[in-house]
Amino acid sequence: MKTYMPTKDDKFTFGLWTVGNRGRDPFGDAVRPALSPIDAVKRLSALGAYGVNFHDDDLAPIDATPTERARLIREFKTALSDYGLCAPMATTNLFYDPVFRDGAFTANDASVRAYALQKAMKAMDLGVEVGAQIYVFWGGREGAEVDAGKDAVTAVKRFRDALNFLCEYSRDQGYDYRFALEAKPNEPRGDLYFPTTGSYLGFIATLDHKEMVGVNPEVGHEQMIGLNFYHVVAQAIEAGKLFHIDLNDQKFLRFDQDLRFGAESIKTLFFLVKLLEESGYSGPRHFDAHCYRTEDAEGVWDFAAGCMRTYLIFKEKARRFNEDPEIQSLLSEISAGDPAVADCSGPYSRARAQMLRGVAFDRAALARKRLPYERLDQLTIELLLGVR
Ligand code: DIG
Ligand code: MN
Ligand code: MN
Repeated sequence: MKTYMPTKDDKFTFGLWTVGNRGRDPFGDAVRPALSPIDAVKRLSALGAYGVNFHDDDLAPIDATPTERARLIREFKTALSDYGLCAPMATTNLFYDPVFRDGAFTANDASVRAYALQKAMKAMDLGVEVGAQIYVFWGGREGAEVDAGKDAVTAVKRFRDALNFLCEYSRDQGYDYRFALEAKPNEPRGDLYFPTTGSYLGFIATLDHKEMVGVNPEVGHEQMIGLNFYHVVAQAIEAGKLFHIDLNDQKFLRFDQDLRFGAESIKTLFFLVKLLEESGYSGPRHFDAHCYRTEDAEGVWDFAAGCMRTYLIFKEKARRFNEDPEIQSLLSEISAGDPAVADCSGPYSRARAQMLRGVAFDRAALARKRLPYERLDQLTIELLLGVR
């Protein structure tokens, strides 16, 4: 009997801000008490998680004295060691403090842009100190509510300058960071620059150290505008740029919900897990999500356990999909083709072009070829519903 119990080999991680989310929203105050990083580490370890991630300010409040900061970091590192967790990813909070209300790297005020660089460098130092090797940039305030106030071309250049600078900083410090850029279309009302993972894949190609930089796609941030997250991640993997991933769930055409993984999009997230497990992606499976506002302090751990358990259920379903004789037979039928044409595919050559020009295609026969997607999708649904 499968238990779907997570182990460290599954590489499940949670941000401190996820299980520490107090349930506040624009029209409601906090409903849960604050959760200390130490308690988060302790409870996540007990659930079978592999690690935790953090923003600089999650570990040490922005106004902490150097002594307080040192103590908080020391206690966190001790907890990681005591409870056997790692901290594979770190990031900077460049959005919560009012100083970032007009952006961070793209702010109109050059002093704010400079302060954002300073804060990012210090947070990168902290990440290395705790063992992080992936550094995420989520531009939660890199956008505009009033386009009259910011030139969008200049904003792209400012963001590129900041990333080029921080890539150089990482190399100059001898850090082994890989940067992962996280997109989102809007936050909360303003339109963000680089709204989708695809936007970042194009942007990365323009950076000085493009090889250091990949993406950190988040389920909700692509699905909130109706994109197919499985397709988004497939392109990132194919480009060799899936450096990290934020797993959660999201209803279509809602603002970012950060729901428990698998709470809504069963089929899409099944194919996502199948892709992650079969693609060779070796990075953390990070849940950037939080529990329902109605949960109490203990309900947080039902949420965390549910994220991991559903991932493992999808992983088992993927194994059964691959071993299901009828599903595999349908897939073979659908992908079967005329061997004679197979030689035409491949890189261009004059000979291959000549051969292709000479093929007599029976267009009507091709149009009649059976494509049993209805049966295939029905079997997939039955597999996911547990009747197969
Ligand atoms: C929100 O989706 C963002 C922030 O929580 C964090 O900077 C990043 C890392 O997962 N995701
Ligand atoms: Mn989100
Ligand atoms: Mn995220």
